[in-house]
Amino acid sequence: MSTAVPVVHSEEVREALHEGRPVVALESNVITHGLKYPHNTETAHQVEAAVRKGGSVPATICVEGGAIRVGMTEQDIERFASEPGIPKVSSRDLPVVLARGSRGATTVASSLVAAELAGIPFFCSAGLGGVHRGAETTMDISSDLIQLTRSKVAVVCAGAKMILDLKLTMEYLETQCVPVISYQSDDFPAFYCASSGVRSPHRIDDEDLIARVVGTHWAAGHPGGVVVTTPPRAEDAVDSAEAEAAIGDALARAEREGVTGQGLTKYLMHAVDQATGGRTAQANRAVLISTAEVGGRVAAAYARLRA
Ligand code: PSU
Ligand code: MN
Repeated sequence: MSTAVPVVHSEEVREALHEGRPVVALESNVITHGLKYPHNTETAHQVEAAVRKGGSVPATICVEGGAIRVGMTEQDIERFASEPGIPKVSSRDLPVVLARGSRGATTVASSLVAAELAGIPFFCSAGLGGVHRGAETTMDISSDLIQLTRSKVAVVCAGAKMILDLKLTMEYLETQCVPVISYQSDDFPAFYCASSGVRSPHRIDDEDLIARVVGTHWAAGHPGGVVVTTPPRAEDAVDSAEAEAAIGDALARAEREGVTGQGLTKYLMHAVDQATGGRTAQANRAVLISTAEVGGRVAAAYARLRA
């Protein structure tokens, strides 16, 4: 067998990379598992448009036919958005799905693997996976965090999902030597909410300086990524007391029903959305879009630095 993992770039992404233009990788699990049809297709296109507005080329990633696909077409996105049963593929699942030649939607973790293989140093999503509440006993820590220590890809996001233990998530990133930079804000954001109540170790207001930090991290020989956070816009944010109450109920329900493991994140996100009358999914979509524009701008700043 060949030793390389097949990576198929779309023509636009291949040309952009060849010419040194900025590209931002995007996950597909948010399309299949994060949002419901038809919001998922609609949002995926709005996210891609926001990356372009920020000055970069979007590259939504999935796995199909034994290859990593980098730059899903409009038809690919529509298929993934509308066909049921497409599995969530995290880092541990990636070799199985690739070797079988089946298809799957990439999480943050597996998208980072894919982005590095594809030669794309920037990735963007709304909320990282992280250390789950109760991880002291369940040991449920998202592979997103571990993959961040292994792939040389910078991640622009609105912090980590609010259903998590964000204090422990920050501790974990610190322990694992992953720099966290907060763009134009003092706090680590909580996805739907502007602040997690945890102060960010570094606030930087200037995109060019953030790009230099990313370049310096890699120049210093680090094998992993950098987390760049940007908070939700005030008009998109959800009231944190309301979200917390819904999260508390969702966690209790998940425990009663014995939901653990790979399906937990989706279960909690949907339960919180139901409890808030759809407001958190609406905020999720808005945050995906606003974050993507910042991602596009930071990746563009990095490309200017390398030019
Ligand atoms: N957004 C959602 N629901 C999700 C995810 C994002 O609304 O399920 C995904 C992301 O792809 C992220 C993953 O990488 O959840 C983390 O899952 P886990 O906690 O199982 O590692
Ligand atoms: Mn998990």
